[in-house]
Amino acid sequence: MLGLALILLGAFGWWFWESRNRRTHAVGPGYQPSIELPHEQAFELYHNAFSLCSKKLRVCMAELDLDYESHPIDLIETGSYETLSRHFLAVNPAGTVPVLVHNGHPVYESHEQIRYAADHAGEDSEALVPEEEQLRREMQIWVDLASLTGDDPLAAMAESAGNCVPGITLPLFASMLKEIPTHRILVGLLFHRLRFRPFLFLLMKAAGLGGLKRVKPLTQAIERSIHHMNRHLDDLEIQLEESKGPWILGEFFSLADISWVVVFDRMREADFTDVFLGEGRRERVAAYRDRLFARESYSRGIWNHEHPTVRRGTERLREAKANDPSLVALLGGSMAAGESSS
Ligand SMILES: N[C@@H](CCC(=O)N[C@@H](CS)C(=O)NCC(=O)O)C(=O)O
Repeated sequence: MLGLALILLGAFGWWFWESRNRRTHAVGPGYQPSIELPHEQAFELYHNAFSLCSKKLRVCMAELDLDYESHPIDLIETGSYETLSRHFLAVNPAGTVPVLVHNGHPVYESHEQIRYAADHAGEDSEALVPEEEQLRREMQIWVDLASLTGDDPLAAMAESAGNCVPGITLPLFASMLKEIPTHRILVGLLFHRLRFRPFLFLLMKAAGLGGLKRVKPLTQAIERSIHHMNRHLDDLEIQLEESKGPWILGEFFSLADISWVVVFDRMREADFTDVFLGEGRRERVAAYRDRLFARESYSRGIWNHEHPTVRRGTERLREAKANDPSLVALLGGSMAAGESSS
């Protein structure tokens, strides 16, 4: 009895001590001149292979041909909550990637980071922001439409395709979490600023791919994300028709295109491409995606960083769908496509 009490007391003491040393809080967007971090290079990047926003920043750095010191940081999906480690919380107390560091000062929020990088890249880099004010405004609308925003993107899916991404990724999360031990997810319950995120991961870990369809909040989130993603892609199809392509702003390749390539990459990883672009649906968007994937920046920023846990997660997801028609039905299939073409 005394032994148990001592163990509990020790565990509480550890948690109390660690919580004081792993304080998390929301951070403001953009460049932070008042924060100074140790650095070796002008540009440094804290990022994760799988993270949507990290991919966006890496593609942007590749388009700008900017060198950077790379600091890979694990997310729970790729192994552990390194985002909640003391060393990473010193870089970003919000506990999220990516973080761009310029001359020792962090820049927060990926849509701010790509703009910052484009504005500070120097004259040898490609211009990714148009000079004309009207085009800049248009670019920003499409950057925002692909951005992942706020603490709870699932509650704001109508606002952007980026906010639909976590919803369409739920099955892939469930598949990837098969490789992650439960105790690592529990670290999130102890220290995460937003406890509902690790809670959701625990739920997915417990349900597994096979049990996903029995967890109503998850199936509803998937259905809503498919519905809203269809709307955003319909808007993109119209934009590409009006701009006459090949890019969102027409001839000018911009930060807007960089923001969208990662949405298409997540569709690929989460095995959703056919649902949204298969069988001749949205021909302009499909051709646009192919053009984005053919750029060197896609290989440099995304493909070269492929993570084995993600690759195996996608394979398991495909296998599960091949053996379970009800999973295919849950994940959109013909219903989502028919809805969008009406
Ligand atoms: N709005 C932020 C989103 C950052 C974000 O949520 N990043 C995810 C990966 S894409 C993350 O670090 N999640 C860790 C967690 O929530 O535990 C941005 O655009 O940079």
